[in-house]
Amino acid sequence: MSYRVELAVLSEQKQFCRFGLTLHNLSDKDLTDWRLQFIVDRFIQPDSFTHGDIKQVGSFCTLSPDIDSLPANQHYYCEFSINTAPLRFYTDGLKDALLISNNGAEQHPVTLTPIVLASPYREHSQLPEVEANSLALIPKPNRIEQFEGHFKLTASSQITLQASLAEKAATWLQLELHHLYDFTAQTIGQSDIIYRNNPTLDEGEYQLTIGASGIRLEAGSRSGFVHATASLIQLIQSDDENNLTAPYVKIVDQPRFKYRGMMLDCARHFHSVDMVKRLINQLAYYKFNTFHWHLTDDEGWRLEIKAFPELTAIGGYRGTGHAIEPQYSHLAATYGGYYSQDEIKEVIAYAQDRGINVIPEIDIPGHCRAAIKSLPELLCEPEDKSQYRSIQHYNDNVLSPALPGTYHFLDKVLEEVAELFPSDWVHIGADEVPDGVWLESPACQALMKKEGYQSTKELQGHLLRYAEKKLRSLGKRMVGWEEAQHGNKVSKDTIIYSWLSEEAALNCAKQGFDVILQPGQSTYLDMTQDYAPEEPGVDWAAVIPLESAYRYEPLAEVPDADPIRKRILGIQCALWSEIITHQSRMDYMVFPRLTAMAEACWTEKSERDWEDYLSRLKSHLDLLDRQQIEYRQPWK
Ligand code: TNX
Repeated sequence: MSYRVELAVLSEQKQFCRFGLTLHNLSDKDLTDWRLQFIVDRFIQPDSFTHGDIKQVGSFCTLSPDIDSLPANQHYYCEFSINTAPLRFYTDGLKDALLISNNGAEQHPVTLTPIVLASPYREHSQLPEVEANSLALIPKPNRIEQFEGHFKLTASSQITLQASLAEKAATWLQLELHHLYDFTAQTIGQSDIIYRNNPTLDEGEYQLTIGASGIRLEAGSRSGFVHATASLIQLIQSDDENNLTAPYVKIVDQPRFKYRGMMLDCARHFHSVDMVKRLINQLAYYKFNTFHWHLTDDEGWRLEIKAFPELTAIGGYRGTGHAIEPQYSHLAATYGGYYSQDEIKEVIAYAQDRGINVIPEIDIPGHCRAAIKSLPELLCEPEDKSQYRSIQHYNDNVLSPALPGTYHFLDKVLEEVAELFPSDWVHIGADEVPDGVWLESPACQALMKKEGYQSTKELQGHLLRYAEKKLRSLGKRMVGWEEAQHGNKVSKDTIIYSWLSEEAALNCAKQGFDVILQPGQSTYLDMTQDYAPEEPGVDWAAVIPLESAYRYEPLAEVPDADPIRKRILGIQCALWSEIITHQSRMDYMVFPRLTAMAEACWTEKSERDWEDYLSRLKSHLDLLDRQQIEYRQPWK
């Protein structure tokens, strides 16, 4: 390519780094009237910029140089500063760049070289060598006995249903056996696999017995049958003659935590229905029961709302010439997508068949830029002169609690969401509302005065209390990130998802909130998995090697008998998608750490053991290979 950009860290301190950026014109033509667009996810201090000027909206930067022309075979250089901790990884560098010349008439692709880091980590985590376990089960069942021998499935094997609750689980088993081994069970034949009702078993519990007479799956709930099926799928192996066999075992199993979830961000990058289903299917393999679907954010609105088609027509796409600038990737092209309500229904049904409840998240009042840009007449207050910058560097991404339009918007959106999603819970976000917001808004100031509010946090509470009541009137319970209780307005019915720290989670629990734990330091799958600079990911919360993910023990400091534990409903991991541009990146970030998280969710503390897990993982990799999951090689 004829143009190349290099970025280098020149110096670094604790929260301050200086950078040098060079653009090489390797073509044989002079560049005139040019600008450079690039993507970086940290905020460049505008005053620190040398040799031109920089404008930044979110991660999208436009550099206007102090020279009009860049002659062939010459280079341009500038420096700037960012208030950031030292960078350690190549994905911290520029994510994309595009050269615009002749006052916008021409676009030129640019080659990016890896960022020159000042101090990449030297350490590497290493996994102990272990023997592959003959039982490749993850998460580990809470009670399992193995016996000598294997049961063989044959061409005449039949799946026999003696429990109507098992219908979907049995269909799922057929689909998976077909997909993994091209195996088709007969409709009439030998009753080798029997699903049987066992009303003594609670929600999620199951028993799986494999012996000389065949395979028996027992449960008293739909979810129990799905979990029994997941264990069976993991136990089935194909022998040298391509026969399917399963080892003789007796498993008596039940979940440790009632809520076992994963969140997927579909706003920062859009993941197709197929990608979402693929992930949901994987979640079912590991006995998760909740898929938390992050559907809206600053960079995209992904859910069709019939009352406001603008939300997806405008807010679903970004790129030059669109209301939303390019973000995170794909500078040269329009990028985006959304889920129609029919597709949402399809995903919900697919998840239900696999024992998974889908909780939608509509993030308010922060993280709302896509909505605001789509519906400015409704959601903007032109007189608002408040100065703020959100964590992702926007100054126009917060809904106003003082505009009638905000409530109209919320009513319509929540009504459609409540109708569409069978889930009892609706996630309302509430995270990361930036300081400074609403301070210079005449409408907000008037509302504060009228209500006697002392701080803008109370305005946030005001809006969330409205959302909570609205959802209640629709038969739903509101859940939100830990900031949802800021301003002290929502009721204790609201469930808090804590992400910043366990301390915050405990605080909420002590106040009487039920809590889901999703601590960034242990459960964020967008964090890098090791210290080498090539590892994709971010590290603002931590580097999370497989061992740290596995060793996550919720509230390790709190005694087992402490009643506060009753308020902890469960755990979830999360994949934020700033760097998740395609399927293989998703696979890489999710696997194998998802399997480690699954064990934290399911297996009792006393049954968990790092090396034992590794020995099961080692044999389990075959199953990942069969599904063409492009996981990170644990023993590389
Ligand atoms: C924090 S966790 C966020 C997200 C980002 C993520 C990146 C939370 C409620 N907010 O908006 O995508 O960090 O790791």
